[in-house]
Amino acid sequence: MKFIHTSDWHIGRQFHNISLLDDQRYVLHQLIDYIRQESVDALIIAGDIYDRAIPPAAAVQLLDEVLNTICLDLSVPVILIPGNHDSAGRLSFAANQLKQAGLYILGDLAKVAQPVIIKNKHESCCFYGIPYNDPEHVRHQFDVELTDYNDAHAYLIKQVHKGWDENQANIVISHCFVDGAEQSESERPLSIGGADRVSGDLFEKFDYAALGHLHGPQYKVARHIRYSGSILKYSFSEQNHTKGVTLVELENNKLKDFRHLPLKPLHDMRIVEGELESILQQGRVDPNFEDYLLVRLTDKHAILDAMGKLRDVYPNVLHLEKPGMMTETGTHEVDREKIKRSELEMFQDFFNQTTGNELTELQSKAIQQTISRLHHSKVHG
Ligand SMILES: [Mn+2]
Repeated sequence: MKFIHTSDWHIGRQFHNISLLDDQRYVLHQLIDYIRQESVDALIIAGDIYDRAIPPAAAVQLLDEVLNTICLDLSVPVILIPGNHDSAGRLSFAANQLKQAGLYILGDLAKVAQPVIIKNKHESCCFYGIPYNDPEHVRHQFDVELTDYNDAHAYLIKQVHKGWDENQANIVISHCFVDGAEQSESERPLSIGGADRVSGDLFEKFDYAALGHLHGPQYKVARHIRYSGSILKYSFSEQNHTKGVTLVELENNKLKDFRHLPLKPLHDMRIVEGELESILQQGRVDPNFEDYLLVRLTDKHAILDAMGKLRDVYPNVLHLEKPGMMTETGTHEVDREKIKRSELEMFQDFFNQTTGNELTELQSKAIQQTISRLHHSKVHG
C-alpha cells in the first residue's frame, strides 16, 4: 500500500500583495504527476487546504480542478481534514455525497473514531482524521473537562484507540503543533503563549502520523510522526527549505519506508544580499531572475530609487532592506551632529545620482545651512 502525505496548501494565499495561485497550480500539477508515476492508493491532505475560512472563488476553482483530476480521472481516493486556516463547516459541504466519488472530507469532530478504510489487492489500511480543534471545541462536543490542546488531543486519540484493531495498519491525520518541532514565519499561531503544543508521544502507537500545520518538512519523537511541510515557501524564513510531499509505503500492515518527493516552484523565494551594483550585475545574467526576492542592500550610502533599479533586472523584488544604512555610526544613539552630517551625506549622494556631479563647496555650504536651519526650527518653532 502506498499513499502520499501532503499538507498546508494554503490555496488563495497572497504574498506581499502577489497572488500565488499560479505558483500553487504549478506545484499541484507536479503532485498529480507523482500520484500517477507512483500509482499510489490514496492522497492524504493534513489541513490548511485553503488560506482563509472564506476562500476567493479562484481558489475554490483550483481545488475543484485538482480534486477532479485525482479522484475522477485517476480514481485515487483523497482523504482530507480542515486545518486552522480552513472553516471545517464550509469545507465539509456535501461531504457525505462526495464519499462515493472517493473524496473523504473529515471535518466532524464527533466522528474521529470512524476510520476511512482504503483497500488495494493485497491489504487494507485505516485512516483516522482529527479535524483541527481547540480545547473549547472538544469540551463542548464531548462534554468533558479539559484545559489545553494536549489534553484535547489525548482525549480524541483515546477515542480512536478504544475502537481500533491494532493488527491493522492505522494511520492518523492531524493538524496540530507537536512540542519541540520547528516553526516558520508563515504559520498562524494556534494560541498565544505556547499552550497550543501537543506531545508527539500521543501518536507513537500509530503506524504513521500524517501531520499538518508546521511548514517545514520534519519528524518529531519518532520518524513515523511526520510533517510533510507546505507545498511552497510562504515566507522568506523558509528560503532553505526543500518543499515537497511525502510518499509512504506500507507492507504487511507495517510501515516499510517513506520518501520526500521534492516540488519545484515556479518562482523560488530567496534572500539576496550585497551592494546594489553587484546585485544588478548578477541579476543581468541570473537565469532565475523572476524569483520572489527579499533584497538586503549593504551599501552604506543613500541610493535613489533602489527598488526601481532592482526591479529592472529582478522584476519580483518583493521586499527591500537596507541594513547598511543603519550601521554607519554603529549605534542608534541620537547625536545631533551625526544626524546633520549624515543628512548632508545623503543629499550629496542624491545630488550625485541625479546630476552626475559632486556638490561644489558653495552648494555644500548652502545645504548645510539649510539643514541646520531646519533642525533649529524643529526645536524652536
Ligand atoms: Mn499552515
